[in-house]
Amino acid sequence: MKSRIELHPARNPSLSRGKTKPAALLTTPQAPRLPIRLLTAVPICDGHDSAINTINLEFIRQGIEVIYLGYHRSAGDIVRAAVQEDVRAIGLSSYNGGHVEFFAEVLNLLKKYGARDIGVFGGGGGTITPADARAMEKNGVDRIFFPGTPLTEMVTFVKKSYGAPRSIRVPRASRTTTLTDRHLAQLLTAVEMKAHCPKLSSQRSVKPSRVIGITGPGGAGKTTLIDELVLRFLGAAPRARVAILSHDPSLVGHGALLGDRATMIYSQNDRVFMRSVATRGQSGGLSPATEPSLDVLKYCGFDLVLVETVGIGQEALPFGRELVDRTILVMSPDYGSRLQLQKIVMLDVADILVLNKSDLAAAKTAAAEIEQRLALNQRGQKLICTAAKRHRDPGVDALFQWLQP
Ligand code: B12
Repeated sequence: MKSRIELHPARNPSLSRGKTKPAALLTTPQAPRLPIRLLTAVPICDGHDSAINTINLEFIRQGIEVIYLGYHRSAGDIVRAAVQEDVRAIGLSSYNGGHVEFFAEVLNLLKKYGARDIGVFGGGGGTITPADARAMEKNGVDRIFFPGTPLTEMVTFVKKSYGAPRSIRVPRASRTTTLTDRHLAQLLTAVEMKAHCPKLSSQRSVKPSRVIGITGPGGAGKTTLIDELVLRFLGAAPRARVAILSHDPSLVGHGALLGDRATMIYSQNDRVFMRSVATRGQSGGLSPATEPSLDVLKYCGFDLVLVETVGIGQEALPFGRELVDRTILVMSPDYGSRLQLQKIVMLDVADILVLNKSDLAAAKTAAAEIEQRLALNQRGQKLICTAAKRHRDPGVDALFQWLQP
């Protein structure tokens, strides 16, 4: 899918000076080192996720950022996610057979996206035979791992194969450039590396996106709620596109599990551009890259941009004054006593409060206590009760209606 953006020459003189390549991209070898980003998944019709969960943990422990897509995922979903996340490689764990064809399909789709530089590797217990592995490696798979391989060997392979500093690839400046997902993803990587700062034209022809910030404590159901909102959005506006910027916590120089995609069903769609962001040491719910990334997404012609924070604490005000147009605070009924509500500062500033998991027994009391707390603010803040895990939940419908411009 394509997004529209107007770009001006990079502020970084090493990018804008002198010769330009005839291709649509400028490259520079001076990229600062960031953690290796991998996407891992289990193929379609396969629920064997035990091996990949163990491998993910080891990768993260060794400083790798892992975007985990979950199990039962199609080749199309896997490649779309890998391209949007601009990962170095895809790691697949395949136990239920069909691996020769499935890995080949992933490689073909990568080629179709112009993303064959993204590596593919994997394993699958005793299901993938040495003869299969030879055929797969001949076809372009970087490596298949067999039972008994120590995890350290996999980490060494990943660091050696995918750890070299990378050229920054940024779409070339032009008055109006149509960006593919691939180029947009590379631009976001460049922005994250602080190497490229697109100057967005004030005379752009596309209308700016609506930006909704969604925050709340961990486990309140933010990701599921977003997925349900996306479902309604895609249904209501058959040509519109949505972008999601989804944050998960990490420390500087450490690995991270960026796992929100694993919970999402409807957001695996060509009309959705999703980017998982590690906070890389920043507290408060967002990352140092959030604001510039948002600047890019906002002007790419997305009709709606959803920003999901990490699970926040009582003191967090993640969105500041002007980062987003509207803010949603998502809570579950298990916040503790009524007194705890007085300490959540986001309750003072959120435009709307969503009490999710409203099917739980404590929800009725929680709704009454939150209503009282919001009434004290005298800002006319609305409370909506949802059960996002339920299909066609009327609470999510009401929230969606409220989000309409
Ligand atoms: C555990 C298991 C299950 C568990 C899965 C739990 C879970 N959440 O993962 C349960 C009981 C649920 C299960 C169910 C089924 N299973 Co089962 N299961 C297994 C079993 C015994 C072990 C797999 C495993 O997790 N091993 C642990 C890992 C860590 O060890 P490993 O496989 O050696 O992995 C190493 C390498 O392969 C490599 N690796 C693996 N993946 C990756 C990925 C990357 C990126 C990298 C770098 C490396 C790598 O690294 C590992 C470490 O060295 C295998 C038999 C076997 N020996 O493989 C059958 C097996 C895979 N299951 C099988 C079957 C048939 C099923 C069912 C269809 C049974 C049924 N009729 O219901 C269901 C299907 C479930 C589904 N939804 O897909 C068959 C598949 C046959 C086939 N392909 O033709 C197998 C081979 C058993 C058999 N011999 O019949 N299963």
